[in-house]
Amino acid sequence: MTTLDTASPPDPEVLNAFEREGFVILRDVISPEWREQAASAATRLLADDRTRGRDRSADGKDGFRGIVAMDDTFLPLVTNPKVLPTLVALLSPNLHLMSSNLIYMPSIPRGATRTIRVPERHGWHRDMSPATRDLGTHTVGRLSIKAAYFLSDLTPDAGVTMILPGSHTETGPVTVPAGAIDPPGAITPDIGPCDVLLFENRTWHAGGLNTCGHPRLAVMMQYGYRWLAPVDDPAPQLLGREDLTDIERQLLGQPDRHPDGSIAHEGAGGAPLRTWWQHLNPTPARSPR
Ligand SMILES: O=C(O)CCC(=O)C(=O)O
Repeated sequence: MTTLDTASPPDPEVLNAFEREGFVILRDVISPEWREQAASAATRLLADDRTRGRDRSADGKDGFRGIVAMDDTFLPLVTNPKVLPTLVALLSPNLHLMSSNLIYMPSIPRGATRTIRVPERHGWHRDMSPATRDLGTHTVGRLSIKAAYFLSDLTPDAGVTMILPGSHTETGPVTVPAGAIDPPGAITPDIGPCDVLLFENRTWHAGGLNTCGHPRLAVMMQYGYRWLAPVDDPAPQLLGREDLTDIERQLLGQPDRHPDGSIAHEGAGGAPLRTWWQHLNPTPARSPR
């Protein structure tokens, strides 16, 4: 089993593909056993009537933000050793987890009335739109990357997240032709059940259309620089646990502090991943464009 100590440095081809296309698929990054457990954990959470962190929206969509603090099954995703090297190479070691988001998307019968993924509300967007509003499309850089895992069956009509390849370097809005719901060139990534789809904040994307007859379950783990605000609710009970590693603690939001709680210099909290990275890969993480 791969651990952070035995992880491989990122594949340069993968990094180049991400730079070029704004997304990439990493193969076989979770086990079928874990995937099954995670699907059960997700189903349990969704069956609960808890409202904290709940994210219900149009056409029966449901889900939660902050699932790593709701069920330990999801904790191993935070430091997935088959994914973390690529994330660090594309951003830097100064990362934290901004969100762990479970998304339940019901299947909509073909031809049934729906209010999203229709021409008036096609759903194509970039993430972190406030950053783009504040800084402008010409200035906003790669700030975060989502790692999207899919826990339900993956047929072509399952509603996997769609991507517009290369759109991360476009500065204009995407154009969806009148009457259509997708821009020209949009694709449904060819993702397998144990793979992960990585895409960045500037990459235009949309939830696909699920008409496969069963709900689509996805988990989106969003990693960004430690100086960006988390999206999920704070989970102090998680950070207070004794069984976490320093890298888990960093990713789960440990601030710049010494062990006695006093203030350490800015960026000090990025040391666990920085040290790990130096051992894994002597070349510096690339600066995002
Ligand atoms: O549910 C999906 O496939 C898309 C989710 C999405 O657009 C997002 O997380 O920003």
